[in-house]
Amino acid sequence: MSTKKPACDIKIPPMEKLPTDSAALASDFQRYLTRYLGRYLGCVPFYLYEAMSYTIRDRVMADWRSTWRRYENKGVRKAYYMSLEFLIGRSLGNHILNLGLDSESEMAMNTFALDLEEVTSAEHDAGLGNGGLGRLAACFMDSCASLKLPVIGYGIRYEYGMFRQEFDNGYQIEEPDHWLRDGNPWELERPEYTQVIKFGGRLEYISDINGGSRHLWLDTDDVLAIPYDVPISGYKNNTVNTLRLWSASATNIFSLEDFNAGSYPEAVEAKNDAEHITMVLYPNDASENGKELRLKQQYFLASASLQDVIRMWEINEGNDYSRFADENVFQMNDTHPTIAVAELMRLLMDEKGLSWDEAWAITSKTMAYTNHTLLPEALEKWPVFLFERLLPRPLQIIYEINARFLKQVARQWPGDTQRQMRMSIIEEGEVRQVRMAYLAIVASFSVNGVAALHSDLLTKGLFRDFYELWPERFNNKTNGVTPRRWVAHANPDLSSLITAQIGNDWVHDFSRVAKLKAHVGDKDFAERWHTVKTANKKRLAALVKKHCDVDFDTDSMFDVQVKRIHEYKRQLLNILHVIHLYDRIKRGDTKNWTNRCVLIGGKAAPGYHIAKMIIKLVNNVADVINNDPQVGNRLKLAFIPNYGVSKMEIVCPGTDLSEQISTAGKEASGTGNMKFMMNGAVTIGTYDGANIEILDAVGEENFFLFGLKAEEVEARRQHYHPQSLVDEDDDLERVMHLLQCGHFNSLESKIFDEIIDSLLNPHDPWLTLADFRSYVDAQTRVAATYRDKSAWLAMSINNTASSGHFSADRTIGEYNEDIWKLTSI
Ligand code: 26Q
Repeated sequence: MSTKKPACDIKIPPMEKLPTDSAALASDFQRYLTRYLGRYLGCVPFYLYEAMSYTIRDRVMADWRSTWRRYENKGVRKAYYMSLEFLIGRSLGNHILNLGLDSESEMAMNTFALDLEEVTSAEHDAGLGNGGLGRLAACFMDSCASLKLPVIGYGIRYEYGMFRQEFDNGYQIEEPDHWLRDGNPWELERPEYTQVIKFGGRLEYISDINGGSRHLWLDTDDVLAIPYDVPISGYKNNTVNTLRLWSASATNIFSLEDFNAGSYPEAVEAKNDAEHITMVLYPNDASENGKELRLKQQYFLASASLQDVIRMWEINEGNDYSRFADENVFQMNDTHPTIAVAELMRLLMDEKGLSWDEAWAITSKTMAYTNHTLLPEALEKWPVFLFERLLPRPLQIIYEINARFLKQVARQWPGDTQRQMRMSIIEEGEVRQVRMAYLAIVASFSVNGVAALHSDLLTKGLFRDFYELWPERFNNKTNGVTPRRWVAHANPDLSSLITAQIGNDWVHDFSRVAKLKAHVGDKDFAERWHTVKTANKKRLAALVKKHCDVDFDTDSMFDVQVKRIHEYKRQLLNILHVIHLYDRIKRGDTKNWTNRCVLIGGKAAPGYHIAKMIIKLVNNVADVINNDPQVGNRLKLAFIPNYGVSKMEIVCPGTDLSEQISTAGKEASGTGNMKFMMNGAVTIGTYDGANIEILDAVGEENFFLFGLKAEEVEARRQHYHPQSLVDEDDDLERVMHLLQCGHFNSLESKIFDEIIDSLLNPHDPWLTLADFRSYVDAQTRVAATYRDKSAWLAMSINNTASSGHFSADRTIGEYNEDIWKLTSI
């Protein structure tokens, strides 16, 4: 491989900037539409979107190139955010906002009697993630660019993203999401930076005449990794960072041997195998253990990205690795890319000739690991036999890392073999397994959780032994979300109102929203706040009407829970409350009633049976409630299909009440809670994850707290008798009776038995019924407060005003200050 700067990069003057007035945008748009795409204004909206994307992309290009060139300079320390998921959503609207071209773009579209909204909403979501972890990576990329930090994202260009959710008789159906089918104007293929990835093969060990030795990994099945670059623009700062997504391709499209033997199909088969690696995103948001293809994806990402970083390193530094650790840091988004630890060791030793100690010094100074889960069952483990088959050389390196590590454990705790067993990277048992989290901790100089409680519980529970050995490695980085997408872009009316009140610098520095606190008591301002919220509720009601055919009245409270469907997130608790309200209406207990529209949304992993039954239950309960004339506008329930980033952009501005009701100690952080808060929703929540910090920021009087705390949850398990809770609480008894008598499944008897049994099981891990009373009481307080319009508005304004801490800019600032130590360029 050449280590010289490519000649084509020398002495090229900076690209000139294009005009950004509406006339220039309109003329480029028309040119792209007619001359490049060969379409006319009456075409399907996707081409309008495409033409506008090329128009805007042209305005991104110059800064993209100049940003990249600055990062290429010798001595610029860089961070690499490695993630199997980047849940980007749509790009066009986001770039328009970040470039400050909203009004010019709107005007340009108006010259063709088009609406900008109509054009931007024709874009397919880039659904390259499951949920929180993937969206966090996307928010982080936005913040890094906005803070001008030299950070490159590395991920996978899945041909199929997160499945599209449809319903058949209330049951979830998964449809493939072929998001790239019509082309993607936001990616730039870069075949010149292709990398070769090895799988399988066999090992040889050779000693040379100088007393040195080398490990050879031979006869491998190689796959090509082709990068596609996606621009990430910063907010009005001429910075455009890069998200580099890898796509798999066969090394030689025709295997010559097979071809000559006349086996054309067999020759093409190899191509299929290779390209399967990046075909589809795994749709589970808790580890689905042992799938060979998933391990291939992980190694493919890790190896391609590391080789790419090494390639860039050698352009400036040749084969001198002495300063590599001073100028590079890898942030691993959960354990998914953790095989990078072994791969970096392999590349440095086997390919670059460094010794073990030199390679380890570099690896252990450049790797940092973020954990996103407290559920022990979600910790990633891989059977050793899979490693033996696919990644024999990385496995050998993992063994050696483990052997050296266990020696250190033995020195620290002599004779404590129990502890050595507990801490070993290799779990012994019928099937020996590699514990990825332990590999990550052993190799990383930083290990962080994603909210204060979560980070604290990690050191006390899952990672306690490691914390005792290396307390200095552990730290917290409370999550955040980007206020550009989640307020400025998703909620333009609220943004204008905020700007009119406190000026527009809050978009750059979100801590400034605190200035709104001075206006909480201002009646006029509150009235305008209310007007904006109502308009946003109208927009949400239209979405619900379109997708669910349910009528939401904007005078009702909009009560929303959207997130992945999981038992620990307790959508069931929400439904129990809805059934309780329905029961009250049926019994005529409606004095001082607050009308409520409950919206639930989210995808269930295709193999997670009970989660899918929860969806079916919501749909069935909705059918009964929405079609009962006695209920009317007092209560509505809808399940919004195919929840994702774009849906959330309409859902969160229109929400009054944000449901964050996980079993305490189980939700690592949550980030939806932050998006809702910024948009003026009030939270009903447990003392869990980042809810705790939201509660701290906004004050108890502006947050509806309920339920057991994490340590109470653990204590309660010993004496948990859900049936006695039912027997002692008339409301709960009636709710359970409605479920048990088949009131919501008259045509499909028994289908909810499993759900009912799980609630009544003394070993229910999520203790749903333990929090029922406290939840219903909190909801009663919510309803009463909502009827006091000015009190509710004050809470709503206070929530936005207190949300400054939850900007991803703050989070990234902390990552940089404590871990990455990059210089803003
Ligand atoms: C692992 C192995 C095989 C297949 C899939 C997976 C897998 C994929 C995705 C495991 C986990 C995930 C995603 C986890 C996730 O989204 N966690 C959430 O991360 C958020 C950001 O930190 C937190 O706010 C949430 O609390 C946490 O649940």
